[in-house]
Amino acid sequence: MGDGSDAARGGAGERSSALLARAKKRIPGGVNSPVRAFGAVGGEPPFIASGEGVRIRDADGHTYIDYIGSWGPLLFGHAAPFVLDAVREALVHGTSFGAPTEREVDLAEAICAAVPSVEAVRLVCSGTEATMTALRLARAFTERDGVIKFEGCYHGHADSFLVKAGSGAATFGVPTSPGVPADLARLTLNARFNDLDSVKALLDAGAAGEGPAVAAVIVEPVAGNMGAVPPADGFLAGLRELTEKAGALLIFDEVMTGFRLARGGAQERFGISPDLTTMGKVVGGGFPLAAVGGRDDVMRRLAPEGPVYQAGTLSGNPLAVAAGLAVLREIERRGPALFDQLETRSQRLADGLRAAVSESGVPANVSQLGSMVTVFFNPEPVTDWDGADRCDREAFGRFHAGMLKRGVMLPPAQFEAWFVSAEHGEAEIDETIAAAKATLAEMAAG
Ligand code: KE4
Repeated sequence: MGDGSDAARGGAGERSSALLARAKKRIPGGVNSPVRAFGAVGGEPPFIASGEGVRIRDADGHTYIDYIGSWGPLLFGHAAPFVLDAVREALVHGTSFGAPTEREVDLAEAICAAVPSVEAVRLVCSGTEATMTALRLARAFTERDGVIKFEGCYHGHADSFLVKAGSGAATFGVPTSPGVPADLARLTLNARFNDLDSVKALLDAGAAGEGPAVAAVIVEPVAGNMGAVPPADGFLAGLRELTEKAGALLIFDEVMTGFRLARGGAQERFGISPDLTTMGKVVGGGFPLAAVGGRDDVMRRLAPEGPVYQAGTLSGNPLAVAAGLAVLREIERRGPALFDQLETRSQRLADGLRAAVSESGVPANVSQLGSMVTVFFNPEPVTDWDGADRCDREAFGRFHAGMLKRGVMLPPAQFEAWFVSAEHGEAEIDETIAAAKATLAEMAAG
């Protein structure tokens, strides 16, 4: 385990610490996205200098097996050679034109080929832009204003979604962010994940004029932003049926699950066809690229064909598109064997972690679906936000620190999923399990 002074690895080394002090002078919290600040786990974040394959190296030269993977984009690990080659080839022709390019058509066609419910697609620069656009489309298409999300799910930081949100919003105890106008927040309705009755009640209230009429239900088909929480049997099919009956659109937010759980994402794995899908992370290959797509009759409402406005200076950026296209082509080339490998390696990890938890007696349980894994510090399986919220956050912080000093970089928050990449081999998985065994034993010893 580890590759040197483990003692120094309890958190950031000297160079990282100095960089953080400098960063804090000019950047709020010293980071450009809150969850990176290690606020939930204590200690200071190592500043990362480089990544290659499954490992990252920090400013002090410490290396880690990485399960953040840039929060999901790196299905093929850091600095994947075929991605670098694709971007290098595009780079010499220019970086941005603000005009249509052939590669954007290639990527749109590749996305539609991979995700059958997506008949037309618009490229944007972030998952937030994708979900914000999907909601605006749904509101325009249905001429209704309400939106149902699920407590603990996170769909980016657009105002309408920062109401009982997951991920960093939950981590930092601001699930409903200041700055979101009450008049807008009241149009965001929160149901309970895996509870169809809670959805039906909100839809019925809207239909009866006792609450906002619902334009859409947006869901992470496999929740990742309260930790990895799979849908209960029948839950997604139930959402499809309820939304169809209510005349509301079903939006699958596959920013995290898209192209990760299957080539066609969670909707392929569970056989459900949503009206709109948001995608990001993997489809950008580590570059700022995301997408919103779905039914042709809905997507054609987008400007300039339709009246629903949406735009972006760097939307469809040639370098990001080159990276995304390379990734989707590699996914197609490797075929189903890629997802079989991701599943097998992730199951190996989850089984090893379960054994380590059982051996230590620390109250925790392990959730795994596809290449998404979470160790919940709650003895009971987690099926919704209430279960996630009952996790022992302090125990997670100790676990995270113990893994870090043993050379394993986990997402620095309980309400996140770990990401297994195609580069995580059996050796790295077994090294991770050994680090978990030692850490949990240390925790059990008090
Ligand atoms: P971005 O705007 O961060 O590209 O995407 C927002 C988003 C939308 N939908 C889902 C399902 C997501 O998971 C995300 C972003 N995920 C978080 C990690 N849980 C990004 C990490 C961060 O906030 O720094």
